[in-house]
Amino acid sequence: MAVTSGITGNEKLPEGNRAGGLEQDWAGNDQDWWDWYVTLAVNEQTPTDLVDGPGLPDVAPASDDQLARELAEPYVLHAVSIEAFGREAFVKLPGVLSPAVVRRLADRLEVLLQAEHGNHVAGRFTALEQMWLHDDLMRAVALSPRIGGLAAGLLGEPGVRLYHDNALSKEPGCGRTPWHHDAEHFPLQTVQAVTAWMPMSAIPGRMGPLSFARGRGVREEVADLEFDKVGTSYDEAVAHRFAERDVSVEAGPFAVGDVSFHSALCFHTAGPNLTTQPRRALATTYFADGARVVESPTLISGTWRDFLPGVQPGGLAVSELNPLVGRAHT
Ligand SMILES: O=C(O)CCC(=O)C(=O)O
Ligand SMILES: [Fe+2]
Repeated sequence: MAVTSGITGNEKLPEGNRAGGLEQDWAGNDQDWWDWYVTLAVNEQTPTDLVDGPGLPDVAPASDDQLARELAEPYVLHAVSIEAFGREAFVKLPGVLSPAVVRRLADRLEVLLQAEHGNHVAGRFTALEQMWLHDDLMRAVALSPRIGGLAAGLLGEPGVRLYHDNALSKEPGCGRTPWHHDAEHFPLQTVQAVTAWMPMSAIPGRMGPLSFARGRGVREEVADLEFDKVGTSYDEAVAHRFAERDVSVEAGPFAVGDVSFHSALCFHTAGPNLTTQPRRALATTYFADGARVVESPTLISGTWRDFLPGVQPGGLAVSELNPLVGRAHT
């Protein structure tokens, strides 16, 4: 089966966003945004056979109590992890979630994705956001003192607020995620924002694990490259620049329970999913309490008004959908 390719970003842009530059509100929904966004990634055209995925963790799913207890309990964050995050702009932590909790969440996610999108569409990047508003298990994740505490601890912030939750399902045969950093996605006047990327199974290399360029300063290496809203030239140019400048990339697999935290400054990508199993992760973003919205959000900011209802450009990033979640425990 061939990796999805050949659709241009312009066909996937909502009508309202085809003309003009980046300084405009996104005119579609979150799924439309992802359908467009993955067209901006370079993909090899060669057909590739899909191999079996690792399956879901082969354990009994956690009970409600077990899940609530685990997500409430602080995770011991070592100084070496905080330093690594400060230096490299991301860190991968082992054993943040037990296999039983991952299994329970993966089972629930399957139900939620089915309800929203129906059967999987091969090759698609299927998204679902703001699950915490109507699902108890997803609320336990988004408002988790463990995950929020890690976010606050890594950022060195006394408190962080929820920006949004997300489910990111790369269906079998879906191509790469384009190189990007999230500071341009989050319309915030701070780079003190971090995303916890929580795989819902092991993610071997062929399944498209999230991959990170090492270094807080990497953004400056590519600051002169122009974003391309209809083609793959930006993704290509970033990859080329990183190769040229020997920027090291961490593209290793995730074991069950590993969770990565990437800063808004971190450049990241993900490979295609060359397995028959959807590559699924929950991705929850937190930002420093006190942050303000930028004066001019762009279409790369996607459906930000859904995540900060009632907040105007320039305003304090606080609404009923942005509870204070994490407090640093270290
Ligand atoms: O899951 C992916 O492939 C991309 C996720 C991502 O870019 C993010 O969580 O910031
Ligand atoms: Fe991202």
